[in-house]
Amino acid sequence: MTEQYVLRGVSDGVLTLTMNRPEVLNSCNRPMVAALRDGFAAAAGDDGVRAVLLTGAGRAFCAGQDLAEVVPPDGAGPAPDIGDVVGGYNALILAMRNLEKPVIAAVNGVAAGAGANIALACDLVVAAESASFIQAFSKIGLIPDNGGTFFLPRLVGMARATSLTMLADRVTATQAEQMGMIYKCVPTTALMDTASELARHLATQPTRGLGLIKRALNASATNGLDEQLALEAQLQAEAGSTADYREGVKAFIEKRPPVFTGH
Ligand code: LHQ
Repeated sequence: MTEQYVLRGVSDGVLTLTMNRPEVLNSCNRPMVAALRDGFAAAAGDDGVRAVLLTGAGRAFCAGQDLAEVVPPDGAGPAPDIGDVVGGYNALILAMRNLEKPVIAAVNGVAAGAGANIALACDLVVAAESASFIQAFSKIGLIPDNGGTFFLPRLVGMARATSLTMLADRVTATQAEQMGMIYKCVPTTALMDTASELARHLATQPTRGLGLIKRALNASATNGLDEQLALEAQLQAEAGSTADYREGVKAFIEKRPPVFTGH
């Protein structure tokens, strides 16, 4: 039953996950968050998947938590425990950051609240010109979750992170690109082609090497320089033991394009 909330398809080594509750702007109920977690777990366990593309059905990317679920109408039963709800998101964000394969967001419309921060937890964010990002939490008395207080200051600096989260202003995709919040803003009609092409390209690259880059970048958020240098040495040894490293060097010497297998 929960599969309907997140559509899945694999093509050319790319797993596409489409959040699919368009009538409520893909706002997240608990089954949808569970289906997203399942999708990322499936990507981790499948050698045939070498990149993940995350997008939304209809006119929105994701409007964050389904507010009707956490504050149910009178007579619709008890509200779920907020700690449990946030715990479900936390497991999702960790699954995304710990997946050692590139995750690309194709932000097709508004990304608000948890939806904005799920996008920012992706490795590369491509957004349509018509898309926007809103740290909507403070408007309803909440604080940014889904890693927003972690990712935003690192992406845009503390001054902007403070204004974005306290004022909850809508940021256009163009502004988001200019402030370094996302990788790229593209014409709306080009979004899916651009993001799919990027994901397909990444799925042909040295997957283990890309995964180790992600591990190193994740660690850089908290490591000091000495620890990070030690980690780079360790991960470089691991990357240097892969078949794709050997293929990359061989192809360079033979002056031909490399053929990477992801191993
Ligand atoms: C929605 C939603 C929505 C339900 C649009 N829920 N129906 C964690 C743990 C625990 C507690 C709570 O939260 C969290 C994390 C969070 O994510 S908190 C932040 C939650 N999100 C928001 O506060 C954003 C709420 N939505 C909006 O502000 C607007 O809908 C935006 C700016 C996203 C889009 O505005 P419009 O383009 O004008 O669309 P709309 O407001 O007309 O929405 C279309 C429909 O979608 C509408 O339903 P209707 O039956 O009237 O057509 C909305 O009620 C529904 N919808 N967001 N989060």
